[in-house]
Amino acid sequence: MQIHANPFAYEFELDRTALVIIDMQRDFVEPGGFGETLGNDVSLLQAIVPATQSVLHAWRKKGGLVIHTREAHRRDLADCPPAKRNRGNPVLRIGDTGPMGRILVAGEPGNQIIDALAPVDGEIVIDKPGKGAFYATGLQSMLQQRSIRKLIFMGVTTEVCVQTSMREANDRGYDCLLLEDCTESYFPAFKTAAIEMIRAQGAIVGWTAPSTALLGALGNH
Ligand code: TIU
Repeated sequence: MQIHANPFAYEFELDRTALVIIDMQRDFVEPGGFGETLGNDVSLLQAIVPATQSVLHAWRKKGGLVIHTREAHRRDLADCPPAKRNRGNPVLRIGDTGPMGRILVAGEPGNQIIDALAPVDGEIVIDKPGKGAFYATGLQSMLQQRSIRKLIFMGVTTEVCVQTSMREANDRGYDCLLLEDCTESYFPAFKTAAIEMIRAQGAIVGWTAPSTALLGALGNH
């Protein structure tokens, strides 16, 4: 399959490609979670849910591999570096109890992927202690076992966990595509800048495209 993308066409085979949805968990998208404790307006992120859901449903219909990630720490915080926990001056720190349970801790209500994008049987869910999806996770070996070569990204936030994961993937030899209207930042200018820097210099990190381009290729538009 080939889709119109920037800076040039992106080609992929469905059975060699995974759809990777980064951190669409309540911690970032709903009030009372990690995103809000950092001082952000989380309502900005909710705007991408319908387009992200359309792509997820179309990809599922085609039988493509879906990988969800969550930024999540162990209950004992042994995988949370003090440097991460102590950074800045948040209202609540990682591991503290907020209205959706302990902030950024695996198994807590706030750590669940939002209902609209909830994983179904057969989809992979990766809990990651860092911003990147490869750091200290089994993602690379899972992709290798399935002979995956290309990754299509959606999720939040564009310039933090999405871009970090794309850079990790790019250095590991994966061709990466970011769906522009299926990713969001708390800072609109950072989203724009991240998209531009990803696709600059002949796709130095990867490609970007609107979700309609992918939906069209999948026969859903
Ligand atoms: N703060 C922020 O923009 N993002 C994160 O901390 N994690 C993710 O991007 N998932």
